[in-house]
Order: sequence, then C-alpha cells, then structure tokens
Amino acid sequence: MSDSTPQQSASNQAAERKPVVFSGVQPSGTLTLGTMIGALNNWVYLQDTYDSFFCVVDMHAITVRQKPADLRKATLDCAAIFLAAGVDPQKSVVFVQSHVPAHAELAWVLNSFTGYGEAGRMTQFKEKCAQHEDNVNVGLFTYPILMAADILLYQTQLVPVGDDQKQHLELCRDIAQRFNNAYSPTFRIPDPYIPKTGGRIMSLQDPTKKMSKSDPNQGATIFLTDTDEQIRNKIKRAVTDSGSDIRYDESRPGIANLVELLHIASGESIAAIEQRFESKGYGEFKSAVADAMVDFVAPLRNRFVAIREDVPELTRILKDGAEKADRVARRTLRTVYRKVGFWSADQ
Ligand code: AQP
Repeated sequence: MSDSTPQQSASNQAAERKPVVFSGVQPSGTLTLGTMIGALNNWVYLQDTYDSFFCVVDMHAITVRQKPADLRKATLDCAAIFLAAGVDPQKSVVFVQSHVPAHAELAWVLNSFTGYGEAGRMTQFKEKCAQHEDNVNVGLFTYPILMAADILLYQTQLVPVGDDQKQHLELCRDIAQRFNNAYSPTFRIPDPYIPKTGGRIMSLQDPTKKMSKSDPNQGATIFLTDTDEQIRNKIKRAVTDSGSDIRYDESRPGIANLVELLHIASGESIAAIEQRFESKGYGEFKSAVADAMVDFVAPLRNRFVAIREDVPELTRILKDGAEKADRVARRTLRTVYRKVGFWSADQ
C-alpha cells in the first residue's frame, strides 16, 4: 500500500500524465492569416508532445450577433481549417464547445470568482463594446470567464494564442488561483504560449490594428480561403509608410508587418530580407511578399476544400472529439461542484 497522502498521489498522477494544451478559435467568420500564424501553427507544433484539446468556440461567437445558418457553416469551416492546418485528430481532441456542456457549467461557477472591476478592465471587452454599440451584451463582458472555464476544465498547462489574448490568460490565472486558495488545489495554473514572431499580425489597411476576421474592410485581412489573385491584390494595396527603405522598424508598422509576413512565410531571416531589399523599391518588395503569401496559403486552402467536402468524416471527428473532451471536462466539473458544496446524490 502506498504511504503517500491523497494530495501527493494526486500530484504524482498529474506528473505522470502528459501536460495539456488547450486552445480555441471562434467561428465568427472565415479564419485569417493572423489566426494561422498566431495560433494554429503552434497547435500543430505542440500536438506531438502534449495532450491537445482544440476547440471551435461557438458559444463565444454568439457574443456578437450571428446568422444561425452562417454560424453552423462557419463551425464546420473552422474545424476543417484546423485539420487543413495540420491538426491531426489521431493526436489531438478536436471538438465544438457547445457539445460539451461543462464549459457553460464551469463558467457559471467561475462568474462568482471574478470581480466586476477586473472583468471590466479587459481591453477586448472595451474594443468590442465600441465596435458593436448596438449590442453591448453581458456575454461580451463575461467572455473571458467562459474562456477561463474552457482552459481550466482540461487542467491545461499551455495555451497557444496570439498576443491579443494575453490579458485574458492573466485573468484566467487569477481566477484559478483564487479558487485554489479558497478551497484546495483544483486547477492547474496555465501559461500562455505566444509566438516570438507573428504573435500580432496587423491589418493590411491600418497597421496599428490587428488583422481580424470581422474587419469590415475586406482588403485589411487575408482569409485562409482567399484565391491567389485576392492575396496578391491585398498585398499590393497594403498600406506602407512614407519612408522608402525596407527595414523592420516598429515605428513604421506597415512595412514592419510586411517584413514579418515575408519572414514567417518564407523562413528567410529578417536581416537577410533587409539586406536583399536594401536598394529596392516597395513594388518589388510587395511582389516578393505576395509570392511568399500565395505559397504559404494555397496548399492550406486546397487541403481545406478537400476536407470540407467530406462532411460525414468531419462530423465523425467532431463527435468523437466531444465524447473525449466531455469525459475529461466532467471530471474537473465534478471536483469543482463538490468543493463549492453542491449536494450530489452520488456522494
Ligand atoms: N492578427 C492576429 N495575429 C496573431 N494572432 C491572432 N489571432 C487572431 N488574430 C490574430 C489569434 O487567433 C486565435 C483565434 O482567435 P479568435 O478567432 O477566437 O478570436 P479573435 O482573437 O477575436 O480573432 P479575430 O480574427 O479578431 O476575430 P473577431 O473579428 O471575430 O473578433 C487566438 O489565439 C488569437 O489570439
């Protein structure tokens, strides 16, 4: 018989399990180059070493008004893009958030562990309120609490996200810590995993803003389903700066964004790019960026089309993923319910 305490054996078991990665994307439109570079690329890289849960977060998407048929379509599109990007359902659990009720259930509990003031400080909340003045709903306000539930249900260690989600991750850590302190260790405290380059891909029309799938200016965003011609046109029209030299300089965000995109898509170092275009004009540079972007996006788009056509297979993957996710999520939720004092007939 083991002479370790229950806490020790629980932490030994946790140590033996592979660490967990969780991340999600909202099906609030067609996914963008920003999502690919900021999040999906890292998912694919991490799935070999972590127990990975990748989620289409449809419950988050309804914080902004969605047409039901569009949301249903975008949910399948989103899952197909995960797979096209290289997420392997043999290695990762791929599922839809609303198929696992524990997300909403845990979020309700965590609402009571979140300060009104701290939720109100979230930059994304303020931005979305300004963007959707006609529909400033409570869901926008509690969005990061649902996100905390998504993450904490799986005892997540790493959350691969773009730089814009850093603040939400900090809130998630605070909520988890508060709950653990109020009862006993329950949630693993997660860390963000943000790429060193590409953590914030900027709009092609306003390089002070991040590239976003819901940007009303279609020229601002490269969608992962854009044709080669659309990609070339968008890069050609991308806003640059008044200077003429091609250098990575944060005070010139337009050109810095394009240099970064070329670096990510081609693998060429930033120093090599600066040297190659030292005495060249914007025209030649933009056409190199456009070629690299087309080479980067086209194979993904082609895989997406093939995967998206096979709806029965996509459905099978998502059903299987939801069953697996539900088993893990229920375990955490049961512990939380017991700790907060919810009576259960099974106890
Ligand atoms: N421009 C970006 N640069 C780097 N990373 C990005 N991400 C999104 N845009 C960029 C990362 O992609 C993941 C999925 O994000 P999401 O779709 O769930 O939510 P979001 O951040 O709100 O994305 P959008 O495109 O701006 O959507 P809308 O317009 O619907 O609000 C996240 O990890 C995010 O960091």
